[in-house]
Amino acid sequence: MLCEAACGIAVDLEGGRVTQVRGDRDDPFSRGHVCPKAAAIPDVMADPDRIREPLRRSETGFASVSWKEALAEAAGRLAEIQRRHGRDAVAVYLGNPTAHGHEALLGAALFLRAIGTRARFSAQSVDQLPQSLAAFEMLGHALLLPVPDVDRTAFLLVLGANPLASNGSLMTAPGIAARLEALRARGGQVVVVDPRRTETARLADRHIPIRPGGDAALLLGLLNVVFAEGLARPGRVAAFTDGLDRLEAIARRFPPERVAPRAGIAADAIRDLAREFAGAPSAVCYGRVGVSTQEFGGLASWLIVALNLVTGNLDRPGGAMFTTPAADLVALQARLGSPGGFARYGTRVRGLPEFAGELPAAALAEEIDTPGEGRVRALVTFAGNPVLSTPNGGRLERALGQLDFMVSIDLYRNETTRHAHLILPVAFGLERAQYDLALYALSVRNAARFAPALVDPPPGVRRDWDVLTLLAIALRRRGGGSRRRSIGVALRVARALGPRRLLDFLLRLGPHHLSLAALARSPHGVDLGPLEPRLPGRLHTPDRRIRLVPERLEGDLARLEGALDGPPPAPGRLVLLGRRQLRSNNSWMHNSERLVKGRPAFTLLIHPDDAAARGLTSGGEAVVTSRVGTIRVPVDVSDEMMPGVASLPHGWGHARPGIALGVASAHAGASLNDLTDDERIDALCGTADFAVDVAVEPAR
Ligand SMILES: Nc1nc2c(c(=O)[nH]1)N[C@H]1C(S)=C(S)[C@@H](COP(=O)(O)OP(=O)(O)OC[C@H]3O[C@@H](n4cnc5c(=O)[nH]c(N)nc54)[C@H](O)[C@@H]3O)O[C@H]1N2
Ligand SMILES: Nc1nc2c(c(=O)[nH]1)N[C@H]1C(S)=C(S)[C@@H](COP(=O)(O)OP(=O)(O)OC[C@H]3O[C@@H](n4cnc5c(=O)[nH]c(N)nc54)[C@H](O)[C@@H]3O)O[C@H]1N2
Ligand SMILES: [Mo]
Repeated sequence: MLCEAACGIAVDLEGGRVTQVRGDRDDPFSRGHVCPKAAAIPDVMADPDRIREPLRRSETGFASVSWKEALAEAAGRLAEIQRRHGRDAVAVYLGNPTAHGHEALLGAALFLRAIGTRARFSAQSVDQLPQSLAAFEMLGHALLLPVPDVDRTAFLLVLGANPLASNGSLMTAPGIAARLEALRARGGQVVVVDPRRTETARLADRHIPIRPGGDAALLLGLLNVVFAEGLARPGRVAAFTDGLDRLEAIARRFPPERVAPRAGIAADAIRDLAREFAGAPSAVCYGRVGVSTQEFGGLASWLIVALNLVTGNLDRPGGAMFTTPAADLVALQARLGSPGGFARYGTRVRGLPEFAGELPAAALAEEIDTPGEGRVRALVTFAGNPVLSTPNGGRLERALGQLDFMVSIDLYRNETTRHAHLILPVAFGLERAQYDLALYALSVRNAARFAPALVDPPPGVRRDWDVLTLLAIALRRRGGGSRRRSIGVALRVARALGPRRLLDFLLRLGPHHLSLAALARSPHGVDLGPLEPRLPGRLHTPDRRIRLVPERLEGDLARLEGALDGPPPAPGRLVLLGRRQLRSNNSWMHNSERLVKGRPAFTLLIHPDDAAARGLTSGGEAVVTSRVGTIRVPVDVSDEMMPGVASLPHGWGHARPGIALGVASAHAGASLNDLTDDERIDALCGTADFAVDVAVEPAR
C-alpha cells in the first residue's frame, strides 16, 4: 500500500471512516509488525490537502473541473501533440507507488502500451535498475531478482542497504529487525558495508566503512580471494552455469591489494571477509540502493550475484533464492512474449541506453529543454515526484515549465504536480483493493494476501486503474497513442473484466492455484512456505543456463580499472550521499503531522574531523554546493560518518512556491536532488549516481 514490507494491518472503522491502523497479529507473515508509516495511512486518506477533484491550472491558479472535461482535455491535448510531433513527443514518468498494488501496476502496464511512446521514464533508473539489469543479463529476466533468505542464512553481508530504516527493499520482509535479531540469536552473523554506521550497522556484528562507489572493487577483491584460496564451490548450479573459468580469470586480475584503495578497505580485511563468507555454512550478499545508484552500480549488482553463485549460495536455503509467487508476473510476461531488452535504442540528446523499454530519468530534463527534432513536449506523471527524486531536480523543474502540456495523476499538488495543466486525483489506502503483485515476487517467504476496499473513496476521486485505462481509451479515440488494434482489444477486455478478475485469473494460472475466493477465506493472508530452489527451471535465458559473465558487464570492467588507478578524492571536497529514515517515505508523506513532529529529520551528517576543518558544529547551518546547485542545511556532527563523506535524506524541499502541502511546508528542509547531478550516472546503464561531490561551508 505504501511500503515494500507489505505488513498486514488491522483497521478500526467508525461510521465509514478509518480511525486507526495497527499491526495485524494474525498475519502469518508480518505477525503484528508495522512501522510508524502504517499509522499515518488514515492521515493521508483524511488529509485536508489531498486533492479531491480534478484540478486545472490557469493564470490565476488551480480550479476544479469535472472528470468528463478533465479526461477529454487531457486525451485531446496529448493526442494532438502526438499527431503533430510524433508519439515520442509525449513522455511518461511512473513513480515508485506504481508498484504498491495490483490495480496501479496492471493499469500502468496497459497505459504504457496504449500511449505507445518510447519516451518512458520511471523511478527504476534512480533505484534498482542495475540490479534488474544484472538479473536480465545473467538469468534472462529483469524480475528474476534473487532474494536473501534472511530467515535461514548463517551469514548476511549487506552492501549499501539500511533495512532498519527502509524496512527492507527487493526483499519483502516485514519485521526485518526481528528477523535480523533471530539470525544473530541462532549464531549467524551480520556484516554491514556502508560509508555510514547506520541503524542496521549498529545491530550488526561488524560494520565496514567503504568509499562511495567502492563496492565493485571490493567484490572483485572478495572473488579474487575465493578463487585464489580454492574456496569456490558453486555446487549444483555449476551444471547449468556458463563462464566459471572466465570469472576466475577476471577475478585473478584483482588481488585485494589492487582494489583496497578504491574500496577504502584494507587488503587484510578483504581477505578475512572473503574467508568468512565462503566458509560459512550458508551466506548471502545483499545489496540495495547504495550499490544501485552509484558510479559502478551495474558492475556491483552483477558481482553480488556472482559472489553468491561461486560460493554455492545461489538458489539454496540460506543463500540468495527465488520466489514462487502466487500471481507470477515473470510467467505472464513470458506468455505475452515480451522478454525485455537493454540498449536497443537510446535517448535523443545523450544516447543513454533503454532498459526494459524505459529511458534513464537522468535524461528527462534534457529531453525536454534541449531544442530540436524529437523534443519531449508533453508529460504524463503517475505516482511520481521527479522534481524531488531525480538528479538535478532544479533543472527538471525549469524544464517542466517549458512543456506544452502536462498531466499528473496523484494525491497531492506537490513540487512536480504543481506544474501540470491538469491533476487527476486518485483513491488511496483503504479506499481500494490491495494485492502486492510486485512485492510477493520478492518476498523472503512465499505468501499472499488480498484485502478488499474497506471504505468508499471521496466522491470526486477515481481509482488509479480507472484513470489510467479511461485516459488510454480516450486518447486512442482522439487519434493519439499506439494505433495497434490488439491494444484496443486489450483495453476493452481489461475494462470489461476489471482488476479484480484479472488478478483472480493470474492467481488461478499461478503455481499455487489460488483464487480470490480462496484468499477471501484467509483475510490475514496465507503462508505459502519458505523459498525453494527454482533453478534451472525458472531461468529465462534462451538456453536456460546462467550467464555468469555477461559480455556487456565484462566490458564495463575497463572503466572500473581506470578508476582503480585513478586519483584519490580531491582534498577539501566531500562526497554527499542519501539516507532513508523510518518516519519518512521518499518525498510524499511529510504532510502527516505524526510523522514529521519531534526531532528534525532533515540534517547533514558529517564526521567530526570534516566539521572541525570547516568550523561547523551541531545545530549550526551549512551551505552545500555542487556543480548544479546550492542548499542550506542544519548540521549534525557525528562519527557514524566516515571521514570525507556526508549524508542527507532525499525527498525534502517543500518550500517551493505553488505547492499545497501545509504540514510539509512547515517542515520544508531542502532537496538533496537540487545538488545531485544529471551528468553523474553509471555510464553502463544511465542510472543516477547519487554520490555527489560537494563543497560544505558554514552558513553566514
Ligand atoms: N538523492 C537521492 N534521490 C533519490 C533516492 C535516493 O536514495 N537519493 N531514492 C530514489 C528512489 S529509490 C526512488 S524509488 C525515487 C522515488 O521517486 P518518485 O517515485 O518520483 O517519488 P516519490 O517520492 O515516491 O513520490 C510518489 C508520488 O506518488 C504519489 N502517490 C502516493 N501514492 C499514490 C497512489 O497510490 N497513486 C498515485 N497515483 N499517486 C500516489 C505521491 O503523492 C507522490 O507525488 O526517488 C529516488 N531519488
Ligand atoms: N522509511 C522509509 N522506508 C523506505 C523508503 C523511505 O523513503 N522511507 N523508501 C523505499 C524505497 S523507494 C527504497 S528503494 C528502499 C531503499 O532501501 P535501502 O537501500 O535499504 O535504503 P537506504 O537508507 O537508502 O540505504 C542505502 C544505504 O547505502 C549507503 N550507501 C550510499 N552509497 C554507497 C556506496 O557507494 N556503497 C555502499 N556500500 N553503501 C552506500 C547509504 O549510506 C545508505 O545507508 O527503501 C524503501 N523504504
Ligand atoms: Mo525506491
